[in-house]
Amino acid sequence: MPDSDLFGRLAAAVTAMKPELVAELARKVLERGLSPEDAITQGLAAGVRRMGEKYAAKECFVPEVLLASRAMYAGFDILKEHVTGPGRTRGRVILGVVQGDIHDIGKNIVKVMVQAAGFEVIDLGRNVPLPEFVKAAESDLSDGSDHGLVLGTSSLMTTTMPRMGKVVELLDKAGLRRKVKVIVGGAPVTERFAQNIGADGFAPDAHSAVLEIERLIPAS
Ligand code: B1M
Repeated sequence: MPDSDLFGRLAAAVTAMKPELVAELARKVLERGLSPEDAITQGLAAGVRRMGEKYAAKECFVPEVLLASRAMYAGFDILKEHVTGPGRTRGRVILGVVQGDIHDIGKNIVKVMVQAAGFEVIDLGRNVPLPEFVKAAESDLSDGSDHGLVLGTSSLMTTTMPRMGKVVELLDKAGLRRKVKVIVGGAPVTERFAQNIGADGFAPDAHSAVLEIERLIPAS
């Protein structure tokens, strides 16, 4: 079976909500020495996105989307351990999904890729009260060290997206805006939206998130 077929089967197993099959295929990816990153983005994430299309077309309901998400994690938990990095810390990245939003699959993929690129990630989780982002930045900067700090917010819903702008405002009010670079992402987020709320960066996917963070924290 060609490698791309294996990724396609992974995506199909996620959409079919079959965690055991997803886990088996994830192990096959590793046995074959294929890229776990590609299996995550071209297999697992593609499967969840396909489920989203089905949901939008009213071909399935929320519980099925949830079961597909669980199936995706059955593979993700196996593959993420094998995403390797350069073994040195290049800077710190605070990540979280804004208050009111529990969609964290994309954020978790971004986290693994960013860690693999050598950044330390402080994961605040999902449904994060907005002041928590500021507190995390304050606490990180309190040691006075001069490492680069990026704060990344994720949002999957048009209803919660504006809260990303609120985080920028809160950082500004706390006098931290110049010390912290802000990056935003999530399916409905666009470059224009990022510019409008005063963010420093935007990324449409996990790979671009790494490139954007590398741009914001250049190697010293
Ligand atoms: Co729901 N959901 N959901 N959902 N869900 C969406 C987002 C929706 C678009 C579906 C639809 O209507 N077509 C819709 C939002 C509509 C809107 O905008 N207003 C929606 C809704 C309405 C809801 C509920 C309200 C449903 C209900 O209860 N009636 C509810 C909301 C609960 C809440 O948050 N308060 C809900 C619940 C759920 C589940 C729990 C069932 C599940 C989430 C499970 C979980 O995350 N733990 C779920 C899912 C899975 C989806 C869809 C189908 C898939 C999202 C996903 O995981 N995509 C989604 C439809 C869709 O997006 N097409 C949908 C795969 C993931 C890999 O992609 O997250 O885009 P993504 O991440 C990418 C990039 O965006 C980027 O990199 C990632 C990897 O490449 N990225 C970043 C993400 N964050 C980044 C941060 C960065 C940089 C890049 O820098 C910091």
